[in-house]
Amino acid sequence: PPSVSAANVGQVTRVILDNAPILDIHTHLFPPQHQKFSLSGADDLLTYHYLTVECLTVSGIAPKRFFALSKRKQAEVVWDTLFRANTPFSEATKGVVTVLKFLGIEPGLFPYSEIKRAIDSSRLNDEELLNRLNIERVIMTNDPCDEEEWSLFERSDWNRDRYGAALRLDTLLLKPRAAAVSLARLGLIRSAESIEILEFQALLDRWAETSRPEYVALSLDGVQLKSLRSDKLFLDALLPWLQENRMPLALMVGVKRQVNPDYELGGDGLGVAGLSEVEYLARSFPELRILITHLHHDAHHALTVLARKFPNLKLFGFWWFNNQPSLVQQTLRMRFDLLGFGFVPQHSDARVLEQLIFKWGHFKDQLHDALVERYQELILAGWNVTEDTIRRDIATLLHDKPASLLHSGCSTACGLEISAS
Ligand code: RAT
Ligand code: ZN
Repeated sequence: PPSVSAANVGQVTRVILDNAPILDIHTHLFPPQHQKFSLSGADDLLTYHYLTVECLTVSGIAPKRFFALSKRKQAEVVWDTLFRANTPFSEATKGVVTVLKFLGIEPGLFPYSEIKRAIDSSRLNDEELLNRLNIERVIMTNDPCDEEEWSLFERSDWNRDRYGAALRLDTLLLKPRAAAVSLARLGLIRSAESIEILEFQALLDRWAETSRPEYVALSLDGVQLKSLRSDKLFLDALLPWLQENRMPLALMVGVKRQVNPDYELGGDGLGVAGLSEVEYLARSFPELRILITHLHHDAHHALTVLARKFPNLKLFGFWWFNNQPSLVQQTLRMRFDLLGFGFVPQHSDARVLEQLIFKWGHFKDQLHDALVERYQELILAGWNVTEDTIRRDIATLLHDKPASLLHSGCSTACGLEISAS
């Protein structure tokens, strides 16, 4: 295979990146058949909580007044504030500009009604868009305590190969009282007061059978993680169940919910980092397969070092406040420096279908630059880099590594066979 030179490695990497299949291990997307939960189009795009918060911050509009408006009207206020009265400078607004460009829409200071018409008339359906973006599979976020949302698994008219499940247990473990009430109402547990260990494990079996999750997920901060050390449901029910079933636990650490409830979905902020709790968990439960991402930028160096210390701890993605090009640039290089290919570089966290366009587009730009920089150093140092090398590396990062860390990939992809001799 032909070698690549320091001069053309940028171009070669670009083409390979553009054609590489992606496995997106954390999103909030749903198949379009699950109508109420599947978001797409102009109004959903413009009322993304990253944008509503920015709009409130920039405009000074009272949150209560803003959220009392219809979704269509909120979208218009966001458009007028962030795109017409101001230049779309932030990562979230730039994302919308990227979407417009992708859809072939001439950007401009048009009234919202025109932008809305343009977006909604040129948008693609989910299969078309996923194919165009080479996204093979997205993993959803599925809360078994939300009856209506969970009813997805009672239907069979959607593509299970494209949409994988993740069992999100925030409600169950962090609001056990509320969870008990709703599970008792559904007749799934006996008492609305509390959930018993055996009941919980039976529910996990049942939920795993219906949804076939790729992992169990939990988002929390260090204080909550610490309190799980003495939580019976976590220690005596969930952890043994996860280990027995070789089911990964995805921890999204560092979030403090509803710092400002007036901002609704956008009201969450940073909580306690909890890295010693992560270390404790990884050390105490070597059979527990932990996927981890963190909301604090300044936790990432320590977390990356931790991921070098424990084979059961695997870093993934740039979560939310960290998914900003300025921060990704530095942290991505640091991860390559310390972990090589031992991490999952990104997930999209997309809530609205079209967000996949910029979430992956912007990240690929960052990944491209980090890869090319390293390939050029290697080429100048005399290492033979070929197109096949680059193709293999990118496939590892965007698809094979994430696949190997999911439940469906655990048994087959355990790395190299080590021969006894
Ligand atoms: O990034 C987001 O959209 C957040 O609101 C959260 O959903 C976060 O990603 C989460 O999964 O809790
Ligand atoms: Zn998320």
